Amino acid sequence: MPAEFERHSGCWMLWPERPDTWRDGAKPAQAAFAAIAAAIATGEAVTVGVSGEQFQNARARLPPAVRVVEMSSNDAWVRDCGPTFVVDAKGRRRGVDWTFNAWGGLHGGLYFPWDRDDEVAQKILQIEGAERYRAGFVLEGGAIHVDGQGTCLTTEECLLNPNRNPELSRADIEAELRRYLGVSTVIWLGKGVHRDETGGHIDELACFTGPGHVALTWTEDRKDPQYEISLDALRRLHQARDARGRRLTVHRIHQPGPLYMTAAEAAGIDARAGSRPRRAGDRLPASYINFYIANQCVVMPLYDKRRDAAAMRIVRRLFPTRKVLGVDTRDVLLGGGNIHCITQQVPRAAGR
Ligand code: KQY
Repeated sequence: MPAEFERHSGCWMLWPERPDTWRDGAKPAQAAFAAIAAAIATGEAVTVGVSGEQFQNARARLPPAVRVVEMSSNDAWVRDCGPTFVVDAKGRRRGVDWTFNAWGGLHGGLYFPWDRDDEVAQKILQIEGAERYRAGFVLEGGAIHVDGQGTCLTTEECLLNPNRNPELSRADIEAELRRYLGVSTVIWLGKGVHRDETGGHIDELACFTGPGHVALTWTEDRKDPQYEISLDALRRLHQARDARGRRLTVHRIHQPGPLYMTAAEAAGIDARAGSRPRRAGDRLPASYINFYIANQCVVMPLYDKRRDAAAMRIVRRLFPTRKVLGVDTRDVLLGGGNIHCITQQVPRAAGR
């Protein structure tokens, strides 16, 4: 699996519409998704999958350069239900179609049903003309990060959760990651971001920003439950060696907030049996780590005037050849994720 910071031929997104995830009929989320698609489209081809009902609306709201295709799904988290692209030694691109169970199936999953989401990877691979490996292994793309040089970063909280692959041991799971991603080293962090509803995805907590470099969400507030989580991650990262035997340099980015859902925001989200309820005062899993590394730019979430500028300065320093474009993504955060969770890169293949 190439690293996200390697060259892409494109990026996939899905269009938000379900009213039990997105407040106010998904209009504010649609505006945020459109701004994110426009930022990424400055340097790579963007395709957005959308239901038949929303096709004309999405087409009207997205920039003309963005390709819009009809594709049904249960929600809009393509990082997790879309394919993970891999490239072989000859530069041929294929896709892994992981089994998707809505972040935990009937034991902690976020909605039911998820059958349309589980077909998204197959549909994207058909459109991309890429061969598909259907993995009988439950995994979401947000649960893994790779450096493209044989190292995978993940969390115990998510991958060892019995609501994903209860029959597999840690060693079995590492073997599956090696088999599908072509990695040789798995670095396990402990818990994901406090109140992350996916069960501890790595893509809110930490990511590779280059070979041997990892960005980590951080807080200086010892009373915040995030403090122990980030400190444990920092210690593990300092002890780790990557697939090439290097020590990792860790770049700490102070988290925003803490941020909480307001009463007006919670009131704008439909209640639905089987879906996670949203309540005023819920702490939001906000982190600056959930950015998308595009060819020409890094598109990063902004949500807190007290912290945004400092976070952007660090991200600019980590990606000196790219522009850093900030987008106000509070409305994506209200759905439980952010920019990385709603994007999926297609790495460049030989000759394309
Ligand atoms: O963290 C992610 N990769 C996805 C977040 C999904 C939240 C669903 N409500």
